Amino acid sequence: MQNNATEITQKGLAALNAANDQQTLEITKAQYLGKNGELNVLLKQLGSMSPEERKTVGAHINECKNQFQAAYNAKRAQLEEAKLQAQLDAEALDVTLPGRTQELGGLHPVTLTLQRVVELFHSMGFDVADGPEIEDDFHNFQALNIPQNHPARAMQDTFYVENGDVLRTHTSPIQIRYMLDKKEPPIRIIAPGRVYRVDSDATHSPMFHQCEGLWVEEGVTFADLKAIFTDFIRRFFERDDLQVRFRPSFFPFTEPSAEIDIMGENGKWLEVGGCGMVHPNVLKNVNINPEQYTGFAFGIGLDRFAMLRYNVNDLRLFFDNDLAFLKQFKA
Ligand code: 2NM
Repeated sequence: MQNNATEITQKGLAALNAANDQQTLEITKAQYLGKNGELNVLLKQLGSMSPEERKTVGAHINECKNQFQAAYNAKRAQLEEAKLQAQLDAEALDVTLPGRTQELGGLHPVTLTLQRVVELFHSMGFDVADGPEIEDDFHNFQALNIPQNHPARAMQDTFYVENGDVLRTHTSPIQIRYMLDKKEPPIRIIAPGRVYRVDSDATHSPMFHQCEGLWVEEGVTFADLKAIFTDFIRRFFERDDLQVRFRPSFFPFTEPSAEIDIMGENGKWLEVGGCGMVHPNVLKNVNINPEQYTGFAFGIGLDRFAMLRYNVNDLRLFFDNDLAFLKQFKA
C-alpha cells in the first residue's frame, strides 16, 4: 500500500512535469488529487486497515498528496510565468526606435529671394502689383511700344494661347495694367512673377521669374534710377562698396535704356538686369502725359539673383524638385 502511494506519486509527478499547458495541468491534478483521484482512492482504502497501519499509511499518503500539491503549485507558477513572458515578447515595443516625425517644409530659394527683394523695395516706398500670366497682345507688346512685326518680338518668342493671347514674356504688362487702373501718378511699384520664353539650357528656363520696378512722378530722372537701383543691389548682396555699372543698351519701352552690371568676385562685370526711362509712347498708351511726368523702370531675373546669392551654378536645379537640393534652403 505504501509502495503503491509512492509509485502513484512518482507517476503523477512525471505527468505534472510533462504537462506543458494549463489545461493538461488541471486534468493531471484532477487525476491524482481530485475527489476520485488516485491518491484519494487510496485514502478510502484505509478503513479496512488496522489502527496502527492506518496511522502510518495515512500519514504517508498525506505526505504524497502534499508533495504532489507542491509540485503542481510550482508547475502552475512556471506555466503562468511562461505565458506572461510570451505575451510580453509578442507585445514588445522598442522605445529606442526613432519617432515618426512630421518634417517641416521650407520656402523655395526663388521665393526666399523674392521675399528679400520685396522687403528692400517696400522699405523704399514701393508697393507690390500683380497680374495675369496669360496676356493679350496689347498688354504684353503693343502698349510697351512693341508693334506687330517689330524685331524685338523675335527675342521674346513665347507660347501662344488661343486667339493671339500669349503666356507673358515679361512682367511689364502688370505695370501697364497698374498705370491704366491708377490713372494718375505718383506710381511706385514692383511687379514680380512668372514669365515665359522659348529658351532652355543651363542658364535659361522656358519659365522663369522676373521682378520689374517702376517709378512715375513729376521730375523723376535717370539719377533717381541709378540711386535707387544701386542702393537696392548693394543692400541685396550686403556689400556697401559693390561696383555698379549702367551700360547703354536698347529696349523698345525705355529711352534711354541701359543694362545693369555689377562687379563680380572674380573682377569681371556681370549683367544683372536692364533699365531705362519709360518711353513717352508707353506713357501715352496708358493715358499719362509725358510732358508732365517722367518715370524709370527696371527689370531683374529673380532666378538669376537666387543663383548669385546662394552660389547655384545650374538654373535647372530650381525646377527639378529634388528634395536633397531644396532642403538646403530651409530657413
Ligand atoms: C526691363 C528693362 C527696362 C520695364 C518697362 C516697364 C514699363 F511698363 F514701365 F514700360 N516695365 N518694365 C523695363 C524696362 C523692364 O527689364 C529688363
